[in-house]
Amino acid sequence: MIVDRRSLLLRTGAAAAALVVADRAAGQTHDMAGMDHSTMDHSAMQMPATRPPAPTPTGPRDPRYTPVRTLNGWTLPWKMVDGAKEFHLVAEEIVHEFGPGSKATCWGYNGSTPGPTIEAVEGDRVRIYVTNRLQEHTTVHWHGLILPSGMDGVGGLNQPHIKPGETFVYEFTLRQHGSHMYHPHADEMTQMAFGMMGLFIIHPRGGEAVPIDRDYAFILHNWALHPGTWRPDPSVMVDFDLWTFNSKVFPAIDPIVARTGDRVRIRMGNLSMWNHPIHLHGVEYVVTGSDGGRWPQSQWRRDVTSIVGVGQMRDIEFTAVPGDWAFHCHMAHHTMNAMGHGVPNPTGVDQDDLEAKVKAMLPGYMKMGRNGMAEHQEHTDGGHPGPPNTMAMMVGNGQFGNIEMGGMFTTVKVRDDLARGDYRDPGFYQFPKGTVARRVSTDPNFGAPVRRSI
Ligand SMILES: [Cu+2]
Repeated sequence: MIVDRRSLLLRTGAAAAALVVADRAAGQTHDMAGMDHSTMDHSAMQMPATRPPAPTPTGPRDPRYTPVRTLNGWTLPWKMVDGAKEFHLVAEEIVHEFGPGSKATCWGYNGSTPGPTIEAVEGDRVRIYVTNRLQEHTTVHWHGLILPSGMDGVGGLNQPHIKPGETFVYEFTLRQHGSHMYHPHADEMTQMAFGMMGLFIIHPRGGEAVPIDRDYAFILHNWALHPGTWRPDPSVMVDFDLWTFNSKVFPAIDPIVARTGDRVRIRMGNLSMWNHPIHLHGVEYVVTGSDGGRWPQSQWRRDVTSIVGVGQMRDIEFTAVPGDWAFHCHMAHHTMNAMGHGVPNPTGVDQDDLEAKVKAMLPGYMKMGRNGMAEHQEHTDGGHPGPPNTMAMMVGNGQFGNIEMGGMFTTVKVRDDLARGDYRDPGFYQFPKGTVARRVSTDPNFGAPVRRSI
């Protein structure tokens, strides 16, 4: 019967919301299909337990650099042992919240996805213990680092796998600076799809010619968290429904906060399966570096949108200008949360008659999309239920109304009066009088605009 309802919706051109309702209904009937489920792993359908957030551990400071601010994340403390900075990563299963109403059982390091940022200085000797608390083997590859072949972390190629319960040690000297990452190179597709990744930032020895006031970093990723499930699906290749900065979606992504005139750097890595054109409003930024370190100044280039390719890092820098500025991937679907794809286009379709017919079979059905999709946020904010554990497609409220975004979107908030080191969200920007676009008419025939004949 569910199949019949779903095919009816598809045939009749119902909107995305209707398909989600149908998906939900289908999900609820899986266990009624007469199959023998006694040997099936139901973990994908079980709500993970909530743990209170733990305080972020801190460690000693190295005075030679301004620490990186990992969006929604943290930096791994180290200790000095026998001339090396010693770190300890733990690969483990975690419960992660992508945003309000959407959490999943993921894999990460030291209790988080992404794992904590490793931060050090060019020339440092680092010793990194990796303990495997997963139920399958793993390794860690230090993405972009110049190191001895046996430390490169490709399971089978460079080292034996780290089996469940084992601890391996990596040790090498940092021979470069720049923005880098770490991730598994064992069952890589699955382990990365579950959230195993982290940043590895190496500051230049001797400081930087152009100093940075605020240094942000995040990793771009994609997830297939099907409506009504609680584990990401690693087999999905293109049709993802969560697009994240540091495993968070808008509006749960921290704002990038700066004081007017600050020199801000944002380091962006990409461990997703798409390229992301990252766009910043309000300034022309300068692309200044990559996995290859901070480029010579002659190679810096001005841009407002820059593609961060899969497996790449890109550093951008700019001088902060007061305001609230959007900062996002420019792939329009990457600034949305979960949605039904492949739905017949409802734009311009009179669904009044259809709604009553579908409601007879699906009481929760709501027609949508005749005049565009903006009403989606009004419906979801108004309490219209979606599938369990699923972010609404578009969310967020600004001081002037709905922001209608999701996924890879956050704001750069620049204020004149922020103290150095203050990263708290300063709230909405107070626009100087007369500087906001305003209504001058409610008449569609206002004025005499030049138009081509329609
Ligand atoms: Cu994108």
